[in-house]
Amino acid sequence: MHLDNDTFLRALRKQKTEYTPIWLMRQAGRYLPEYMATRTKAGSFMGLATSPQFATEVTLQPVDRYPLDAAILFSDILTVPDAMGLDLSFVAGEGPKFSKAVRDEESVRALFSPDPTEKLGYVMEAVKQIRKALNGRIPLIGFSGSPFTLATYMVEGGSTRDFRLTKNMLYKRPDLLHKILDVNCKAVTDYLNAQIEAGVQAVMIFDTWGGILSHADYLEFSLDYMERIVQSLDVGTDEEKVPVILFTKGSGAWLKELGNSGAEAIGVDWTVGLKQAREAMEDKVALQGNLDPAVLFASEDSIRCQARKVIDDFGMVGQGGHVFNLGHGVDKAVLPESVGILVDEVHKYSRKYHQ
Ligand code: 1CP
Repeated sequence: MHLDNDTFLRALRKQKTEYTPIWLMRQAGRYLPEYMATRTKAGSFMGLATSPQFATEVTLQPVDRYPLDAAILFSDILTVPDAMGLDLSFVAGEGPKFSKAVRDEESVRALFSPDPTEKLGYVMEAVKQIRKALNGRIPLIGFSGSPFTLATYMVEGGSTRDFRLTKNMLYKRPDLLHKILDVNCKAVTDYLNAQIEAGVQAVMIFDTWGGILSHADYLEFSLDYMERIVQSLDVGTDEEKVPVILFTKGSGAWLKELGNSGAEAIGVDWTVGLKQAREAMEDKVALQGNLDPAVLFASEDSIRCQARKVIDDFGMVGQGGHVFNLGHGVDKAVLPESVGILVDEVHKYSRKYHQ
């Protein structure tokens, strides 16, 4: 498989690169006027996500505008519970909503792991079309939510601030939550394997809400399931091996355990120092992150200065192992120019660490 720019994959494999590669979580999205135009054409978020043609269009938008080192499949983590029959919709101003929530014995028993080539065939078709449209320019990242993060949306029936129903189930009926997580674990494994089969060149598991758990609960209800997935992915071997990135938001307390998870790379948010993370993980894995997304609201000088701080914090002269990213997604109110400034600074400034 030839790639014009494989800097991102080499960095994940901790091989030498010429500069620090960069892509941004939520790089396709509402801050881009071209995204808003396509979304209007599609009529709704699900209209956009379920059309391989529109999904290809919006995946390419940020990589056509900026010299990013990776593209990420345009989809959403919640398409998996949607394919389980929970019926996802996005209510304007309110975020995601499921018409069926999973809160009792009966609804847990009815859960099943969907055949990804059937129920999520539109995602696999999008992967194929995006690979064709990218034509070997940069690698394509596939993704899924973690079993626990998906479970929070399934139990709550949508977004939440306090995770009341999820925690209620965790402490009152841990057996029920484990049953949901078992189904999610299989669903995510099959889904990511289907994405790999369709052509994604790296995969990332988004554990956005693992950080709300206590230490012991994180290990039992989130990390353990992610490790099972990592072990069951058909990632291939050697140079063609598909790297796996795990991202738990708020993972500062579990860096050591994450370093031993079997994933090639760990994504960290901005509350963790990259030097500290490297030390805790004993440089066993590559790191992805971790500029505070709010920096993109600052002046050009500040954006450049803060980007340099992240690169300096990682340090490591002459080696790979760092993929620059934000510590979480790009905010919808960010000015598109600010993203261009960040990409430029990372590409230029990081060269001194890669000679
Ligand atoms: O109205 C719109 O246009 C919808 C906004 C939007 C977008 C652009 C949603 C709804 N999803 C997405 C795309 C998306 N979601 C991507 C695309 C690729 C890219 O990064 O460019 C990805 C990777 C996701 C993943 C996702 N969805 C996560 C995990 C990452 C994270 O940001 O923490 C989560 C938690 C979701 C759920 C979700 N989908 C959409 C919204 C508004 C939310 C968050 C709801 C909440 O806060 O609970």
